[in-house]
Amino acid sequence: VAASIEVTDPRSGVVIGEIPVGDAASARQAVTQAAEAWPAWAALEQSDRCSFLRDGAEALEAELDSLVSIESKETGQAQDFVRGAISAAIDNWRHFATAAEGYDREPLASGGYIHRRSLGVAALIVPWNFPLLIAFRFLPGMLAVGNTVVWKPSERTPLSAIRAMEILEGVLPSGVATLLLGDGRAGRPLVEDDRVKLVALTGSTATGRFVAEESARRLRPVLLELGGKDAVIVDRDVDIEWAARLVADGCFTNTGQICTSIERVYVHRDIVEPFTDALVAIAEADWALIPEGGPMGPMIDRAQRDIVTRHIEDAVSQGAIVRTGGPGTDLPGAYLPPTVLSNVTHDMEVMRQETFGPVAPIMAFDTREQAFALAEDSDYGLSLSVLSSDEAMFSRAESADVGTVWLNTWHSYADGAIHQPGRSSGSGAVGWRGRQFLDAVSAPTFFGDPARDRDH
Ligand code: TXE
Repeated sequence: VAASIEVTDPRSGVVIGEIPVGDAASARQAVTQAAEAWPAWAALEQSDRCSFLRDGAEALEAELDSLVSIESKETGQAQDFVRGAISAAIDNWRHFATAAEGYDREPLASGGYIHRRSLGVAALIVPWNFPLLIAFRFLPGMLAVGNTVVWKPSERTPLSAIRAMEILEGVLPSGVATLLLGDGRAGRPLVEDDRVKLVALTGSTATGRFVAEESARRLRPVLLELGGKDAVIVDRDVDIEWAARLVADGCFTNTGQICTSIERVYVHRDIVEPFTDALVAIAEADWALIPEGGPMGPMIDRAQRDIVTRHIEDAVSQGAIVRTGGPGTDLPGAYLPPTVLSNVTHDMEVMRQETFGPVAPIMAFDTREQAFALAEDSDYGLSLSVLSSDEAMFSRAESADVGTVWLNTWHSYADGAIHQPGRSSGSGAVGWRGRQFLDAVSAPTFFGDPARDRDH
């Protein structure tokens, strides 16, 4: 029986670390620690918790270089890219320190007030594509309102979390944040623990269903951001070169391993050929595989690359044409070149299941309705991008069952935005630095204030 999990460098496949597989006992112990720390943490003044968060930001920032170097090694992502992600992640500690000031008490104009209290122990289950950014999208806000947190990083990228916890342990009261290492063998008992009052998962839809079922049984809230199969609609009136560049960014950034990566490309028939040629040229010129520091890094590991390879091979076996890329490189590690497919149909896995790799499958459409019918023919609904100058296209997008619509852009975020996943992509409004986020990780109680003033 394997007692540990090896962590590998995706660039080389070389083992760079080892963690325990996790078990029920380690999960139980982590929850106990968090449960014991909760009453004192929750009883602190809001402003005291906020000042702990500011100290957390400072301590993490002082060690930014080491965090960047570790996360870059375990994800295979370029250092600059990782630096941007971790800097934004650390900034969230400051953001929530400010946003949560005064949040716990909201006076109502017509009398009384709403008091917001913590839920208790929160489980934070994180994937491997942005280890610290996703963890710190949640952790500081959860702590800010008085929850304590058991943080389970992905077994593929636990090293940055281990380093971050070492840093945070020097700042936060003991047990307020507890790291739980391992894979599903640690995650499952964590979710099954009755003492856990909230679960936030970013991960696969299969794991999300498990979390939702276990949580329904316990009438416990969940925040689920799961798989995606996001579409872009490219209308005939766009500048082809501009549109192809934007679609390449959407498909190939982080080697296609972003929840809102573009995974389906619908192009107006009038421009589909020149658009495809432009996308192929951009893929070959700007996203070529150069292992020593090219724009596109490896996939997280070979198992993940095998899924992408399977999707491409399934498509080709049903008549898709590989315009550039495709599986089969001699490089070490888990590389796969940017791949453009034409002649695809909705019967193919590459248009139905989450691929999570650098693949742009292109289909032509003739009318607006057809474009939206194709885009909406999916189990998933994280985001939709619409590239057009036709106002009717934009109004039609308002009824799409997705959490985010990007008009003539991709992946633009704003403080306060909500991203409520559609269909099987998740549930729970997880905003980016929104007040909704704090609402989702706390519980309101209404106080009928006039009673307090009554003449006894
Ligand atoms: O996800 P898992 P994996 C998609 C992507 C990928 C697929 C599988 O398509 O190919 O999911 O990736 C923990 N109870 N996304 O295997 O297994 C696990 O240890 C509790 C999209 O990495 O869902 C890890 O910490 N926890 C996504 C986390 O859940 C469990 C990002 C996610 O792992 C558990 C990542 C269980 N039963 C993958 N089983 C996105 N939308 O961004 C596993 N875990």
